[in-house]
Amino acid sequence: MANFESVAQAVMAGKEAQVKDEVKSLVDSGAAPLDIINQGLIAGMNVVGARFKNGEMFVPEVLMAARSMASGIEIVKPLIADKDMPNKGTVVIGTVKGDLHDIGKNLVAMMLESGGFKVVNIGIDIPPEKFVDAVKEHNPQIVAMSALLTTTMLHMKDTIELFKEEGIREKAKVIVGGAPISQDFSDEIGADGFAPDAASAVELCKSLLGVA
Ligand code: B1M
Repeated sequence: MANFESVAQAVMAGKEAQVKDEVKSLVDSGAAPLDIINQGLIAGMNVVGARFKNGEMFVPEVLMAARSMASGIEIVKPLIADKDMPNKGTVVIGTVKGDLHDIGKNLVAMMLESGGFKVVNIGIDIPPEKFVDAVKEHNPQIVAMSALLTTTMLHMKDTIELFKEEGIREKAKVIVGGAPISQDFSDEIGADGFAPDAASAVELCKSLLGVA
């Protein structure tokens, strides 16, 4: 018999087919769509985030859990008015110019979505001008930049400088992350925050926006 706890467990185990079946059966039994999301899908993903941070779960398992959660959300989403979907804020995320690494960035994107943020993932090899366009188009509260190469991390600074030139630096908080990035580097380029991993990125976004 499906219940919120069994949905959460299936998400944690990354069992996509089971998540779908259980969510469908909860919907059929009349459970509230938002409760399925908050008490089942997101609850499970929150545990995954904590375990990943503690080194108890690894990237492939987290990706499977995130995919399972996303499949569950797809089933209940049509039943919820857009305004009722959990949205703690909008985050535009991309990997900077010249950099094709996206596994970590996508993980951050999925964890943010699981944490209740609306995420606009603009991809890889994103030049400063495209980040500017995305800010103008999507009005995010947060811009998240990822870089995995010591040669490309410098484009984070270029992007922040272009935000200043375009007069949009104050429109959104800027956070940075990726293997070569540090808090010192983040301070040096004038970003608003640095997160060493995906779970910390969710906490950082929440604290920058003052949401629980
Ligand atoms: Co590349 N690569 N790679 N690579 N690659 C590294 C990064 C490297 C460290 C390997 C090495 O030499 N030891 C090295 C960089 C050296 C340096 O600059 N100091 C390197 C190199 C040199 C290169 C090429 C130049 C190789 C070549 O062609 N000669 C080339 C560059 C291509 C380019 O980008 N222009 C290249 C190419 C590739 C592949 C395409 C083959 C592939 C990428 C596939 C893909 O992403 N779709 C690849 C891979 C897979 C790696 C390694 C092996 C793994 C990266 C990864 O996905 N890790 C990597 C070595 C390593 O890290 N062990 C390496 C798992 C992922 C979950 O972790 O991305 O760190 P990570 O993300 C973490 C955190 O960093 C953080 O959260 C994530 C989850 O906790 N995080 C954020 C990331 N973004 C964040 C944003 C945030 C907050 C947190 O907020 C904004």
